[in-house]
Amino acid sequence: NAGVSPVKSEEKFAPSNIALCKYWGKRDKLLNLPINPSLSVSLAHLGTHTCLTPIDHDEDEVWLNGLCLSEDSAFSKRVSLFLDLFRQSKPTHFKVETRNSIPTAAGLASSASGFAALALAVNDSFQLHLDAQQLSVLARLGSGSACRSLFDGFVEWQMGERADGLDSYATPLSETWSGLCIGLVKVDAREKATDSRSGMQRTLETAHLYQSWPIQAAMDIQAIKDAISAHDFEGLGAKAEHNAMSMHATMMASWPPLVYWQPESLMAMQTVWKLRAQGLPVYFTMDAGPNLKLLFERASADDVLAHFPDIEVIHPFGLI
Ligand code: 2P0
Repeated sequence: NAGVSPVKSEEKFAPSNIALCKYWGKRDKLLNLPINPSLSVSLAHLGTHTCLTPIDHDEDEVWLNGLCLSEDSAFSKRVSLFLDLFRQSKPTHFKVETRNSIPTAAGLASSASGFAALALAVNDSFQLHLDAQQLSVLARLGSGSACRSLFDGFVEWQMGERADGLDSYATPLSETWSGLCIGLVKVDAREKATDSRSGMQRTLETAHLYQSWPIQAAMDIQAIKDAISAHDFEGLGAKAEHNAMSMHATMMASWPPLVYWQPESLMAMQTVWKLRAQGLPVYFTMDAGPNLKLLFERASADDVLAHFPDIEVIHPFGLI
């Protein structure tokens, strides 16, 4: 929107999301274009609130949860690089106030909701009047998984084919699932040693097993969509867990090995498998970190909580 001077934005919100079919690997590192499609569920009110205020400085000032970050922090640099995309001949810098409603201790990544909320705030500040699809493309430039955080509920990120990435964006599915629960098992909330960005690059460059990942992901995303349409919880849980385990197997086949698990992660998996063997429909998924995200339905919540008393439970679609 050439010529429009940015103004203070409203505070914008975007939810965090958890992938049931994971994004792992890019065909274009600059544009965050994926090698496979992915599908996630957004975490309702858990996410990021962001407000942009133009300031008369020659640097941006990034505040996270009430603390001013150093210009050298990785997050602050990524935010400034994203804002660079919009600065014009007379560059404006911003105070970026961002706060997460995700409990930091839950060990949930915040880059997805962070860049989705930032894209919404930029759209408001520069009065760009972008539609949801364009906003999803924009958020993707900040962080791949952020393109899914523009929407509530189940969200599919179609990988697209174009080199410019204009067909690589997310869209919401129409289906809902009241009573679906996600339980956060906190194994370790500290920042991980290898971030997703470099982790996926290492997998791509060194793991021969990676060749089979896009084939598996293409099958899984279809099966997950079918399970959602049919309201088949066991189908959904099994495909999501298998997809996560396949992603981790591929990561482990990288060199040097990329192992996000800790002993407690495996112990929690074994508890899930034991509960399933006893007839309790509970599954898990895991991202680039040691924490498990349990998947279960409201009817099983008491039994799941009896074995995982410390989990935080999220209801992406509310309760029945
Ligand atoms: C996902 N992850 O689909 C997968 C599963 C982590 C494991 O998307 O480099 O932070 O910013 O595009 O989006 C994390 O990757 O990576 C991620 P960039 P991003 O949720």
